[in-house]
Amino acid sequence: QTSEAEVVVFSVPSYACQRRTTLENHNAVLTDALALLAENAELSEEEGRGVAFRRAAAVLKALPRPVTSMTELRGLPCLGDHSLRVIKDILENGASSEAESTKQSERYKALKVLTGIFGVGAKTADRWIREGILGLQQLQESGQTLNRAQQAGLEHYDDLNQPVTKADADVISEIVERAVVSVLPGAQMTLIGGFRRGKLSGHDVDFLITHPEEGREVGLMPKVVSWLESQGFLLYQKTTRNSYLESKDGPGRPSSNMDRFERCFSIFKLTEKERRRTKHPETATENGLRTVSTPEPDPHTGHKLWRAVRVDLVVSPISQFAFALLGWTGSKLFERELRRWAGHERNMSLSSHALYDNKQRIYLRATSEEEIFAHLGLEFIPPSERNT
Ligand code: DGT
Ligand code: MG
Repeated sequence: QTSEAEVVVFSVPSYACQRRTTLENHNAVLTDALALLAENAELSEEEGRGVAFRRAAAVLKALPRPVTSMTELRGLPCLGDHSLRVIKDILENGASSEAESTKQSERYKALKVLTGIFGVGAKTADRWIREGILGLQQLQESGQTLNRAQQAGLEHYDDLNQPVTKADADVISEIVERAVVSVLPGAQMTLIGGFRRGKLSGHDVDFLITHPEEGREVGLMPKVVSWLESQGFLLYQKTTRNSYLESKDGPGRPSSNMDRFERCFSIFKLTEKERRRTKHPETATENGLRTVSTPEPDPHTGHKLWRAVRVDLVVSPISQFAFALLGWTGSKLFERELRRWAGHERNMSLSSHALYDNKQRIYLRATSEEEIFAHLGLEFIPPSERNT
């Protein structure tokens, strides 16, 4: 029992982009509950509440050891009344009654199942729930018109709701690399998203593609997609065109956070054959052969020798590469906090394309992430420490 005066208070800066957050989390019980409430808020289109829970969880993730009493939280930023109530409940009772009842609620369960379909967002799921559709079977029987993405999402539902492993991400990296160098020698590809932050699993695999000579990347995406298609790697793809230069939003002020690179949302077909041909040092056995896990048996065909994986491709001109790399490495909260820091603390506008100084009225150039952090007056945080 420590007396009040002896309680060591943690010191945590208020923006997540000022902190080093590794994958090691000493407060997972607390942050899991807050993440669930954040997710529920986001699925209910209460973005503000969602962000508040995410920020609170991020502060707890940055602590060097488990929280054991409420007094230790004094002086910490981003912990609102609601989050504090949730934390108190867990510290006193071992679980958050609000998180538990949310998890059990029919609405949350239905939102999870329906938004688990690729191509279905919170709005669509909410509409379906109001029409009495709570699950996949009801959806299929309802005769709702599904777009192409949603049809593919439903078809590959189980695979796409299985986490993607780092080993599979590496196999896909090799395939995308082959595609990129085949259609444009000299083009470069970088793994981005959660896997660049060192995560061991993810919901998709994200890649950024560029060419060291400005302009050579134009027209690259359709060629990469055609190559992948011709080799039978794509179960689904939708490419959206770059509209950054044509946009009338003005400097550094895109109309939304959605960015304007040429982008391809796809579903890959990853076969056992591809998994075997790629050797991984970290999974190699003594005799040099890679151990391959037995594929999941398919209830219809007995054995399915492939799995579907969500893959996102982004093409950026080299002049914007550092901004794209920073903007697509995540985490989502880290990105949001970087933009908030830029705007509120530096009077600058940061996007995945550029950094604009609103006072000097100039774009600040950068060829590396380090330079962008320096422009923002922030200490450089490497990808593995952006796991907020
Ligand atoms: P996960 O769920 O394991 O795939 O986790 P992440 O961190 O890879 O998340 P993901 O794949 O949704 O997105 C990767 C990063 O890319 C994310 O941290 C923020 C960024 N991002 C995703 N979608 C967009 C977008 O439409 N525009 C911009 N600017 N950034 C995006
Ligand atoms: Mg990802």
